Amino acid sequence: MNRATAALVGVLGVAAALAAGHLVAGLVGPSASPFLAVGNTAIDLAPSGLKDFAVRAFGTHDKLVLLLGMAVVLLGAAVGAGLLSRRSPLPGTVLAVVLGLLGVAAVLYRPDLGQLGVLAPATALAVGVAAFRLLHARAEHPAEHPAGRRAFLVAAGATAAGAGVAALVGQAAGGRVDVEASRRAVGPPTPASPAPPVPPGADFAAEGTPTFLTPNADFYRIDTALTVPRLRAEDWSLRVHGLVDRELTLGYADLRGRDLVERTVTMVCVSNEVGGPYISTANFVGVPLRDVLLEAGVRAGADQLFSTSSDGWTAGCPVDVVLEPDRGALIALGMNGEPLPPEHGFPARLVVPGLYGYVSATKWVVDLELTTFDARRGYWLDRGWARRAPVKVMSRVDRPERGSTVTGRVVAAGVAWAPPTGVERVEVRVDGGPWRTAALADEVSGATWRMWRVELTGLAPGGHTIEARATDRSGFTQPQARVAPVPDGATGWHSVFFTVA
Ligand SMILES: Nc1nc2c(c(=O)[nH]1)N[C@H]1C(S)=C(S)[C@@H](COP(=O)(O)O)O[C@H]1N2
Ligand SMILES: [Mo]
Repeated sequence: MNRATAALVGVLGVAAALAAGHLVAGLVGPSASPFLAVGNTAIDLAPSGLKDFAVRAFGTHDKLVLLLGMAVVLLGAAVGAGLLSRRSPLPGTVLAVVLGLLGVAAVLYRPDLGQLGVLAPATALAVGVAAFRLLHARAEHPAEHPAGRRAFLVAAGATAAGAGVAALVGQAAGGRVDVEASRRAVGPPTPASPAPPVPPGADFAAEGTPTFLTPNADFYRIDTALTVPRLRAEDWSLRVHGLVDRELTLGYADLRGRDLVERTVTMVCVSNEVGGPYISTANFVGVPLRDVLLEAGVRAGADQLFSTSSDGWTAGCPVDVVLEPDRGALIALGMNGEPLPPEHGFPARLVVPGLYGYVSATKWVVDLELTTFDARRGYWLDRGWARRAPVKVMSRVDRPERGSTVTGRVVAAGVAWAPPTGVERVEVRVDGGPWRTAALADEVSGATWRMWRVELTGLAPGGHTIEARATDRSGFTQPQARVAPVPDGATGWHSVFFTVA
């Protein structure tokens, strides 16, 4: 068998396996697709340092990078196994079995898949072995034998076509949970008590800060989900249980039937570096989390609200925080006048002002358990992150941009945040000189970010460094000492180098 044929046999065997698995997954649960299941498991098992790096380096594209990397590795393995199998089909068979078992293990490890999910990688294993051995047998005819050559090409073509069709059918079947139709059907949740309108003076967007409200399409996104969970409002329910007087099971219609409130909230990710982009603000509409917990009756001794998403991700936040009357924690259904977008948690998520998202902001939330911190540990806790995670007071310089050259007036502008109490003051200094107090934009609430601006007069032409620091309502000023995001959020003054022309 020549090398090209051998490589082709390997690649087609793997393609047939993946496609067959994808087809079955379309029927039993899209995330059982072997490729995705292995990817999701890789995310869960990856050392947290690597995950932190991926988020830093690729941001929201981290998952695309993972999928591409897996595809390259797989292609390499398929070609390698094909080449090794030129004399005997054994190496390729072993690869097909090993990949299939990897898929089985990944599916068993997923918390969101029933036992039925194993059918997908099991089918992949069987089809992979069969397709590889069949093609291998056909390819063993010497190339100069025209009939054998033709038979091989027919088999190879049929395998490729069959794999393509199976993958497409699996994709279509998996997409049959029509989230968009469900979002359209439920429509935008209307608040009985709307948030006060955001005043026009709440941002300095004209000077380079973000707009006060972040459009949904631009809202930062962080999660461990390789594919966005596809839930329909009509199938969804939220169970409230554990250390409660009465268990509750709330359907989407139950929640929509209540008096909904709207709150303007800034969300921040703990992975945000000093000066980083993982912060956004939206009008969230939902049911006060406190009301639901009081309805269930929180028993003495419950110190953790442990929430679980449909894909098995978990977070735990302090019960005393979510029960604070002024905290404004929500079971959110809507975001900026729309039902939650699928990637931000449709049909429902938690939002807790003043806590980093990894301990509080569970998307696609399906389960709330009142428990203790000793009894259960959220997803990121076993990966080195802290149990208590209040958002740290922070400021960011958006203008001048790093490395830019400014001509004419020099206006510095940026954002600061200190939820839930709010920003009292922002100061900037240039080249380590005296601090100048910045003008603050109109305050919306302590739960949201606050924009600042200051004109920098008297700067000589040449390079300069600007630093900013914020002070919260308790009078605490953000410390200069640089601390990395792990374990409970970065600290340090954001500094930006720019040039005056
Ligand atoms: N189900 C689920 N919810 C989740 C996460 C996740 O990985 N899975 N990530 C959390 C983290 S770390 C943050 S910062 C926020 C981000 O919410 P966003 O993507 O809507 O901005 O969601 C939180 N909720
Ligand atoms: Mo986060």
